[in-house]
Amino acid sequence: MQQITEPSEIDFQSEKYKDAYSRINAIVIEGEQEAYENYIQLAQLLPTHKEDLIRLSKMESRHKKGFEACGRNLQVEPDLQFAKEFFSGLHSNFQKAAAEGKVVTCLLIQALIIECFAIAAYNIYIPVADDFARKITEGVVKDEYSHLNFGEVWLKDNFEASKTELEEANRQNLPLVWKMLNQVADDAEVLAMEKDALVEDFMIQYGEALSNIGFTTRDIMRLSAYGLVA
Ligand code: Y39
Ligand code: FE
Ligand code: FE
Repeated sequence: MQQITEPSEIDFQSEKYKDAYSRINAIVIEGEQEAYENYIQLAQLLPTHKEDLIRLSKMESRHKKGFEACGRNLQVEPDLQFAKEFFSGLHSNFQKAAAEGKVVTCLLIQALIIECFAIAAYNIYIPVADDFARKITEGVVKDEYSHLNFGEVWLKDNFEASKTELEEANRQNLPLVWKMLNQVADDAEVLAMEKDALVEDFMIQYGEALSNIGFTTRDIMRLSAYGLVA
């Protein structure tokens, strides 16, 4: 049975909440910063979509500012060192792919995996957020759907040529997401975000994305469970 924590039961000023928030807020701030940098790099890799991608990068830097304000509002100091570590696996895979000009891998990492992770996290956070953070996050999650859509449309238009690279990039990067989810599960729980709900929402977003790109249901089952252990 699902346990629903009412926002009225959450003490946003407790030391326990603020300690967990110092890591989750930092993850989100660092994630938005990396997303900003990733879209700038994607703009260089896809010059015909430069304008769109620069526009997306600017949205990410606005998101970062919004989440910094959420931390300040709760008088929480984000643990940015922790957050850099948290993203290091996906970060180095993206950098390596970008250096090799592997645009399909870069799109899978940022526009599919990271965006689906963000959408899942923000959807689960909104009902249990403080009033200030909820308003910010509601605005942000709308943007994240448009980022995911950019990746879906490009990969759909280039599906046959991208398929093999997508499979390989999925195999290398999806296990990192499950590892990251496990790492953050205890802190998320303190914020009343259930791990099962995060996994479920991620699976739904990612599965829908793969379907929109052109994968069959059978492919999606195989791809989206890759590296899922718990
Ligand atoms: O595209 C984006 O804006 C994504 C960078 C932001 C990533 C946010 C990562 C959210 C994970 C939080 C985990 C909390 C349970
Ligand atoms: Fe964002
Ligand atoms: Fe985004």
